[in-house]
Amino acid sequence: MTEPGAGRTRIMGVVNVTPDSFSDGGQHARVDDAIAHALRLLGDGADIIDVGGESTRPGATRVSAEEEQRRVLPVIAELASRGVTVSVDTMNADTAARAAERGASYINDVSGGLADERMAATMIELDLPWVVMHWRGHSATMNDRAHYQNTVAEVKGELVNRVSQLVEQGVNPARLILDPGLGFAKQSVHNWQILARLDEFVRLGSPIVIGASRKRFIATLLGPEADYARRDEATATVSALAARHGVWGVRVHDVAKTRTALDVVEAWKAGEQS
Ligand code: PMM
Repeated sequence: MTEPGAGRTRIMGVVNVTPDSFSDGGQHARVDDAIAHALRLLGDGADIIDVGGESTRPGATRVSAEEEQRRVLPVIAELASRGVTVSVDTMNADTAARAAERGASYINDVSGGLADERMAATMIELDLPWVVMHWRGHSATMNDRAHYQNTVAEVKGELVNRVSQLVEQGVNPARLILDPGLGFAKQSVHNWQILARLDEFVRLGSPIVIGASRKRFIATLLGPEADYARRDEATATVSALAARHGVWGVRVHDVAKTRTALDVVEAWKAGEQS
């Protein structure tokens, strides 16, 4: 497979297939809406479509693996059959395996294998790239765990430990993509501290993904009046700065604004080399 976006920061466009994200016209309409949305994001310049069926927002309740699969698998199958590069945003090993069967090329697991003890073995078997995020617990409890003495040292240390554990279990380290997990067990200040020292994460040597899009720390920065459009502008600025620091990918809802921002970064880099 030629990797889309190779050599520059990739854009993962978010497609959340949850009851509140698309039409309420039933399952079939929801699948159609999700596919149409994904195709729009591709038109806007997404390299990868990240399909998720379970909200991981603070306070969100969990859905069963069956319900998650009912939501995401038809969307993944259809997109993959059209040649789209798909990642599946899941903490469930069974969903990961079934998504891979239907053509998903990446597994994006916000828990880094901690939510499902079968995930590591499944990933060894699937041998696909695996986004392993910094995670301290499920949505219901993560805000209680947002305490740090030295944010960057602790997040980095916990990620590195997680990688060591996975490699001990037999996971190929070359398959791992790391994510500091903005907004997950982090207060606003912690997210900004991580972004300010992204270099240290990039220097770990694995590809790095960041997901800042529309998160609460962006909303807090802009104030209560700021709608999604303004949050997306701020997100695009974060994307540009993160790309400048050499991240492998950014996960965003509004691909068009981030595409423009990353085109500027690429032109800037080309200017340096010419
Ligand atoms: N954030 C969310 C969901 N999945 N995956 C990765 N790798 N990194 C993230 O930061 C991340 C993620 C939550 O965002 P959403 O509910 O707005 O999609």
